[in-house]
Amino acid sequence: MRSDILTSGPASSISGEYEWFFWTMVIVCSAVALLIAIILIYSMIRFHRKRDNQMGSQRQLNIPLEVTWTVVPFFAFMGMFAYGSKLYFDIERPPDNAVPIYVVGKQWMWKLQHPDGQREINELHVPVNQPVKLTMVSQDVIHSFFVPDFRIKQDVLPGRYTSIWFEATRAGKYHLFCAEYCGAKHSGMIGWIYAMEPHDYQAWLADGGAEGSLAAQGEKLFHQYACANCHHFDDAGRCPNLRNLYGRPVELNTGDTVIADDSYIRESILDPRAKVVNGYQAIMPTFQGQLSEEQVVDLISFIRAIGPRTGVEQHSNPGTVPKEYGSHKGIAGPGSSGIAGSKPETR
Ligand code: HEC
Ligand SMILES: [Cu+2]
Repeated sequence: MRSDILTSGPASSISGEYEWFFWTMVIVCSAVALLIAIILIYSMIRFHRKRDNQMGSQRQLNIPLEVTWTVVPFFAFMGMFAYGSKLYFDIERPPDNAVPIYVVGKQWMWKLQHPDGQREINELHVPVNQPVKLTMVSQDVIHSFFVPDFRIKQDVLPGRYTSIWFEATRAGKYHLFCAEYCGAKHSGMIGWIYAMEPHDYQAWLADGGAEGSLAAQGEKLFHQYACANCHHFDDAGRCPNLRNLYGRPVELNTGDTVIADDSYIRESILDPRAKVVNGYQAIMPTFQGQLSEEQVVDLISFIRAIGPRTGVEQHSNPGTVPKEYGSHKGIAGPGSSGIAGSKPETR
């Protein structure tokens, strides 16, 4: 199957189960509603008052019947609830080996960034049979990332990361919509997901990534914004060592412990006082208004790259870890100029 031909129909790892469950619910609920309607109409005809002086009769309570029609639907619907919950958690929890992609929504476009630095506007290229995790944030109002054929939809909020994942199962070109009314050109906030065979995807990756990996760009920002003046990579300074921070638990001065995930690191940069690391003074200035969401993503990618290797591999080309800090060599990024097919960004 070619990835440049518009495809439709369910095409992700969860869409089969999702379809099955959806139609089971529709059929079961319609059948129950139909049964009730039939009994209702039958009873109206069969038992209506035939003479003016006719009196209604009170039947004896039929316990077995009452119990049956209470217990059977109860278990049937609780079963649906249980299955629905299982499916919900499958949809919510990304597998550990998902490729991390960052999404920034703004009026009226989608900006997508690959770990190796490829940036796309209103287009996302992904490999088939490989889970992809989207970490998303909005630069302005609420948007919603909706790929009908993958059966995924997730609000994209200003000031907070939300995430969703999918695994495309069929190569093809799929619709991407914004599903939250976000202003005058909301209907134009649309794009395409290209699910590609792995070798096509590798070829596509090798074509882009003009500015180097996100982590390498984050490293530049780390120096440019003087983070490096405070955060040294040893444990001697007045500021926490950010190496091996990513994904680890952090003890706060309130006694609570939080996991240093993307949301925590983003908040630490934009609102450092919200959570202060135990044993440190709250002297870090806020970078709110100085860094764009994309730059924050770069910094997080850098901190992730110097962090412990989690199950989350950054796929494709080796060498995504900046050279001075990681164990890998070389700053990554195949050096071509621009991403085929992407429209230039307009602000
Ligand atoms: C003036 C010195 C200073 C500068 C500049 C500074 N920080 Fe910090 N940073 C700190 C201190 C002190 C803490 C610990 C107290 C706290 O949590 O606010 C901290 C905490 C953090 C944390 C949480 C660390 C943890 O162990 O949980 C992150 C992430 C972080 N800074 C990233 C950055 C980034 C990225 C920059 C540059 C954009 C930066 N910092 C600039 C002083 C600084
Ligand atoms: Cu929108």
